[in-house]
Amino acid sequence: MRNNRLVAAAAVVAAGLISISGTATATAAPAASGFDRCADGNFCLFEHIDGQGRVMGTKRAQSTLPLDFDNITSSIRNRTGQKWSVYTESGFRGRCLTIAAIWTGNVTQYDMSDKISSIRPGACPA
Ligand SMILES: [Ca+2]
Repeated sequence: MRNNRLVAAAAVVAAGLISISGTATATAAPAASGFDRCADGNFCLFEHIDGQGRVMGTKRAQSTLPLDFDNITSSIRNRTGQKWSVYTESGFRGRCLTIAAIWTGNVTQYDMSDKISSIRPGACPA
């Protein structure tokens, strides 16, 4: 039973690949750009303002951001439906900024650009 399901799943994947390659030349959808690269349910950090540059999405707290995302965030999109807090130091320390449950924008206006080092769900500590 389990094997049959696996085979069926593999067939679906194979069919999908064929379909994509068969239509790529004529009707390739434009790749998502800017803030649209943030998948539903994710909290996304962008390297530059207006959702430009590199992007990193997560659904979990990051006590330490990956090295290539430490101190580079200039804009954020929150698609998690809950407040998040971003901090200027690792381990949820330093200056904190609460990001609204659904929010898209630049953190330059809050003097937080290129300073964020940890992030987690929930508002800043009172
Ligand atoms: Ca930046």
